[in-house]
Amino acid sequence: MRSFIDLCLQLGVLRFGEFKLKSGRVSPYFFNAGLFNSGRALAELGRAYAQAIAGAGLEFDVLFGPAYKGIPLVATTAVALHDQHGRDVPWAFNRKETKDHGEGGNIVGSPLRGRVLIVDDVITAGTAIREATDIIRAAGAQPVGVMLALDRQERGQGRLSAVQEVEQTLQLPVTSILRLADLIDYLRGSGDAAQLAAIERYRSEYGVSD
Ligand code: OMP
Repeated sequence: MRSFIDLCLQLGVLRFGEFKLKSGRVSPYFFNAGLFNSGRALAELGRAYAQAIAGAGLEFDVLFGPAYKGIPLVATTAVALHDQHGRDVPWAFNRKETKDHGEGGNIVGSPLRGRVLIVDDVITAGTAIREATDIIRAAGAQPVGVMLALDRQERGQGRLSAVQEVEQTLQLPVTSILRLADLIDYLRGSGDAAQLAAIERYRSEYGVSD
């Protein structure tokens, strides 16, 4: 966990400051998965996803990455599951625009069948995950879970976190490589008092306990 946080800090994926979120909240930290933008960074990210998937003992038949951001994420995860865990898992992604020539259809890669695990970066409103589950069901397969890079553990529409809302409304377990609680533990150990205080304030205002 520490090494994944170190990597995110080194790459600028994880930053501290003031960031306006999709929700309108002003957050003292931000996670930008688009900055895993080199070969090494993407390889390391894939290893972290694969480790989290193996560690959680998730069972599935196909990995799915929702377009666009989920595409490199799912690809690197599939590579790492093979290289690090000896599992050759089929993977797929969707096109956003439907193709009416050539091979047709809007799923690229493995056909969606059986149990499908969705790989994504963060859940904000859950819209992207809802769309992904619709695509998977329309293909005749069954969404069985979501693996995220970061769970911000903050409230969605109501009392529950955005992640818990997805778990409840879509009946889908959501797991993540990193959670806000892990980041707080890290900061407690690393001794950056100002960053820690800002994040703890934010969590007491918008956070959920677990
Ligand atoms: P997609 O990855 O395209 O679903 O977008 C994720 C959304 O979450 C984007 O609008 C980001 O600006 C936003 N986001 C992050 O990527 N990282 C965060 O730490 C927080 C947010 C957010 O706005 O809640």
